[in-house]
Amino acid sequence: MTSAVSDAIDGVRDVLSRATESIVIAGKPGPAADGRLIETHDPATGEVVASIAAGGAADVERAVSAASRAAGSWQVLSAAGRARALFDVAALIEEHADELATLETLDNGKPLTESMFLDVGIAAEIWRYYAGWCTKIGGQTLPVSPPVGNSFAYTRREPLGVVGLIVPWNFPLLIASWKLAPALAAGNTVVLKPSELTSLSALRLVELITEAGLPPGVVNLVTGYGHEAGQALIEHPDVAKISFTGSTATGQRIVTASAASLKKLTLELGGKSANIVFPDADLEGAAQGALTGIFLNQGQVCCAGSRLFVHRSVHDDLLTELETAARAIQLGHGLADGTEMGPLISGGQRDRVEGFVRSGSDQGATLVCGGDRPGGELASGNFLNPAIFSDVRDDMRIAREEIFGPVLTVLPFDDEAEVVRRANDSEYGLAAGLWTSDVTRAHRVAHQLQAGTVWINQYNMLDPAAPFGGYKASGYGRDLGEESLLGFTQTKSVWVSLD
Ligand code: TXE
Repeated sequence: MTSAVSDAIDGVRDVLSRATESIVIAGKPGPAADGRLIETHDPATGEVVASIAAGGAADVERAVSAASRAAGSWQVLSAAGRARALFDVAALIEEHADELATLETLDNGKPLTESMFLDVGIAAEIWRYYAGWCTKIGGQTLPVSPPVGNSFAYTRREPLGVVGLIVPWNFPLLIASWKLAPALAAGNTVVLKPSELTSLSALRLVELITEAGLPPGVVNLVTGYGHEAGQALIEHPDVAKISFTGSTATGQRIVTASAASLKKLTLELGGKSANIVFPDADLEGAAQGALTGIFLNQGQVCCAGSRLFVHRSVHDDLLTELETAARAIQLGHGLADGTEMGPLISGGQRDRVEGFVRSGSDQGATLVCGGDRPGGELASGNFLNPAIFSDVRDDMRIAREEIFGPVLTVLPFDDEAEVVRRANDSEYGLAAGLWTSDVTRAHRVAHQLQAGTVWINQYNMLDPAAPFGGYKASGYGRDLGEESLLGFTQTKSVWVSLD
């Protein structure tokens, strides 16, 4: 480990030492009710960096009742008061950007520059964006025509109550922020359940939320395993809504568990997104977009452009360019200078991705590069060299299932109608990209793609104002934008007799 890496870790030691008390209820950190802990590893070295509290049903129970009790203190604040508190959270995130980015990289493995500009940078903007919404959540006056008498009617957008937010490990701070900020702006109180693999930035965020002066109990944190803390949260009768990002299998479990109390749900699940390069595209831009589309965050991105459809006339040239660029990507510890790609989140995730690499070769695709483990000083981490497959058929597992790792499948196509049909031939529909210089084609194809987001001549763009979520098995409801905010409200129609 270089001295730059150990110095960076030393800089966050305080937070690491507080992690055993990572259950924060009504503003007070503490251990799990039964005292159990979960070790957190640095995925780049395998070393244990901290232990977090393994919360369970008893902790969730306390968190939900703290959130219920806090509802009054949050809703009684004026809309402007809530806005000020959320603006303060944004400012505190920026003030502590270095620390938050270091924690994120240490916990998740991604390069520090990504943590800094993408995770922490956008998280702060999200808090600011929803802070602005607090004073703009209005209802409507309604032109009612009752059969007798005169009435006036209007709508109110009211909070749902206590909401449960379940967050995965690929963008821990960012996704926690994009669920917390709209939930709070709409007046709800919250129980946050981060992934057991990456809870450190959530702990620091909740500390900053307390520092920003949100009343105790408005935001509660329960760290722990999904099948324990997570399961208790999705089954709790007093939780009005679950907003979840994670695997399709867990999403389906949440739908089942929510039936008993008819919880509202927002689910952002897996993807197998198509990224289409037409022959008239700026090929340099398309190559760059294809690389970020699949290799950002080691490919552990739900909207990763994992199926790259390339027009046959430019297929071989683009493939050569991608191979050269993929082979040049510098793997390393996310906290080390010059690292362009970090390790996968866990040994289990790497095994899973390697299984897909094997299946690609077994089913007859050509492994152009990567898919193997680097040696030397990276051997103890969960590293995998970025992989590219050519000669891929649409029915192969690597072209149909979410791999969630640095594995690109390249598929040639001949015409527009064909590629639209093949891009849409997926159970998922989270995102898609297309590259062309023909503006008419760009919009025509964008309208035909069955995906919640379509990027034209760019990939992986994200903004607090743009709703994000899936068609088909990629889930329902939307994160971000006004839609997410409205998803944390319920509409009440109020009738007044004028007679
Ligand atoms: O996901 P889980 P995992 C996909 C990706 C990845 C696969 C498995 O393909 O390889 O899922 O990842 C909590 N009740 N995505 O196993 O289990 C869990 O603690 C309530 C795509 O890590 O879905 C964590 O906080 N909660 C994805 C969160 O769910 C439960 C991001 C996500 O973990 C629970 C992550 C339960 N019974 C993985 N079981 C995306 N859409 O970006 C688990 N959890």
